[in-house]
Amino acid sequence: MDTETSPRRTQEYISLEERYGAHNYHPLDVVLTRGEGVWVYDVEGRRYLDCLSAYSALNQGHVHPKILQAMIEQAQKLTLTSRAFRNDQLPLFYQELSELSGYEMSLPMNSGTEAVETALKLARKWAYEVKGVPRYQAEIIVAANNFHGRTISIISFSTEALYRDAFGPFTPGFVIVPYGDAQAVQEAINPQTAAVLLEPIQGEAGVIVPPAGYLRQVAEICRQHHVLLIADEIQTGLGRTGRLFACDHEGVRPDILILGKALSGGFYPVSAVLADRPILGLFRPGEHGSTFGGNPLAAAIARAALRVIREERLPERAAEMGAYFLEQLMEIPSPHVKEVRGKGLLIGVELKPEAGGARRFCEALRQEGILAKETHEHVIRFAPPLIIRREEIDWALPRIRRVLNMP
Ligand code: IF1
Repeated sequence: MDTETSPRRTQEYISLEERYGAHNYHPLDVVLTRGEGVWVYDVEGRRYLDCLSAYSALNQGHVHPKILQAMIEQAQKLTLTSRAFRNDQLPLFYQELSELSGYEMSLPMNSGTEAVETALKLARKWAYEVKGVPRYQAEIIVAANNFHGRTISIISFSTEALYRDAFGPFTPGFVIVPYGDAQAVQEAINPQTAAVLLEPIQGEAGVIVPPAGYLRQVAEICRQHHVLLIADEIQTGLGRTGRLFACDHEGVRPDILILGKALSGGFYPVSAVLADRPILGLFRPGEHGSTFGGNPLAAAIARAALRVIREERLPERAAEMGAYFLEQLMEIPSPHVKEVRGKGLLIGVELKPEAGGARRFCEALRQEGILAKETHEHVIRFAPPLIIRREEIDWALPRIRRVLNMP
């Protein structure tokens, strides 16, 4: 028998993964092999509604045909030049991203984490060269329960022991304040403060929507004190919350905007830091870079991914379908639910502490044909692709209702 091509069953894949792979994850035991739109299929041929969307990287849905086409065409022509040479896709990506976002410039990277690191370096450089902070005294204010990535500098200001505690020594220069409290930001600012880094909605913390006016107040405080506002919209950006950027809900235009995830529609790691020329123009040749960042394949994919967001009006769809989904979830009677909250299609269902944790509900949802992931112990996150239709939400609702009423 040809073991290379014979279909393997779920358990076989799981044992291989457990045996040969590092155990830095605890995934649901479903082995996916194909995706199309809002649906994914496992190796046993079972179909599931994807309510995670790879943490919002799949806003455009799985294997979007237009992004696929762009990827295939570019992959046949030119994939990587490095930035030692120019390519004919990156300039068009820059231009289209600028036209869509309203920022004058951008800097492409790969993972979200790298883009956050890039923004932190940029803010420090701005502090020394523009604001006049004495060298190496710059401080960056961040929020408790943040999630910005996994590098040593970024986990240095994580408040989650699991992400941080085994990995010191840590990078200095960060000040942590409570999330949702603009006064606390104000009080943490001093002459060395370079920037405030925030998620407009905290995803990993359990879909925490800050009080109305929070972002606007923080933006105003930053402006008054000559401090940069950096918004990490890696998860909330590109339509997820019902506007192109979650900051748009409050009319806030951060000084630095960080994008990732859906910037490629899930085909490829593409991230970017966006800002106007007085800030992003500070980087000089050699100060920062990446072998793959800005490569022509990434640029072509990202151009197509942005085009889909525009053409299919994904922010508007997220607003409409999100309002419906949220309202319907709120109406489900359940002994276990403490709160349903969210914006657009970023929705969290928080369970009561006595419900026994969100994980078992995610396992039960899987049995019902819905893939969702717990975040922090007690929250089930529902974040389907933004192309989801009302019929698909209506298909999911009775199943979610059954699960939220299990013993
Ligand atoms: C994992 C969480 C979500 C992010 C924000 C930066 C990054 C992320 C706001 C880094 C990444 C992912 C990473 C993923 C799980 C996931 C996650 F639960 F861990 F926190 F989405 F909520 N800023 N979030 O959400 O981007 O380098 O990963 O491209 O397994 O770590 P990345």
